[in-house]
Amino acid sequence: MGGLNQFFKQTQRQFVRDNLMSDEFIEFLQQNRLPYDTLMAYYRCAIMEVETKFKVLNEQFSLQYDRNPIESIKSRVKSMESIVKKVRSKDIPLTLASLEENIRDIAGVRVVCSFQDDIYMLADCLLKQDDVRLIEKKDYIKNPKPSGYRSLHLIVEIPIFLHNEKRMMKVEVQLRTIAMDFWASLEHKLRYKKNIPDEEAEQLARELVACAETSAALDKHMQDIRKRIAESEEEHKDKKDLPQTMGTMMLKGRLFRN
Ligand code: 0O2
Repeated sequence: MGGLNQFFKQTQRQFVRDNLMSDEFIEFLQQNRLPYDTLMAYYRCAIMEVETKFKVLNEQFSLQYDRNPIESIKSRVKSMESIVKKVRSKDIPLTLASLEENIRDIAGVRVVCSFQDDIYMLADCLLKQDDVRLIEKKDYIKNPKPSGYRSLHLIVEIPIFLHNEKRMMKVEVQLRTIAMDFWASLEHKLRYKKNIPDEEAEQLARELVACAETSAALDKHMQDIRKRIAESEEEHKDKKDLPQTMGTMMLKGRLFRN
């Protein structure tokens, strides 16, 4: 066990040496510290823009239809460590221009909804806006990943307005239901746990696939119940209105006149 821990510590140190302390990366930081921080600030601005767009939509739905399609919004700028990992895995040049071009989820906005229909409705509303350009759409709800992962991913480009320029920024928007979010956070834990024996990890992954199917069925059922509530409400609203209409008509002397 001690030997295994030693091995993991060594691997960790090696990773830091290879990735974060490589001559290449230190040189990159020295040359680009301020431009790097500036670029990350632009990504934070882009996140604010996208968040505001979703908050405006939520507000409008709340006023007009008395319901909030969005449960929560969580945003993040990718950490430097994750950016470096992605540079290595994609084998792309370590320049700011290359980061902007090739890593499209440096700015990430996650929108969590109660119902699956609202995901598509919000995505449509966002993409209809004339300052939003869709770069790529990945529908892992219609086509879940083999892990069981479900979400709708949009890579969009939006403008941010600086004091002397307009700059187009890429943002990854992940739209999912509460159930999809609950599943993804548990699966994410398993993905990043290093000390679980392979066999156990495989068993847990299989159980998570089953959980993903259960959660998809739950989403569908909840969606269906909401639809039936709305239909029933509509139907009974008409009936409730009927006596009122009759009363109004009687008052106006239109009923039973002949
Ligand atoms: P983090 O820490 O979540 O930011 P690309 O980004 O396009 O180069 P890829 O793999 O094609 O790479 O992107 P994809 O599949 O559209 O998904 C990227 C993000 O979706 C991941 O970000 C996760 O947030 C989420 N995701 C995708 N698949 C899974 C999955 O099986 N389980 C979980 N829990 N999340 C998933 P990152 O970059 O992994 O990191």
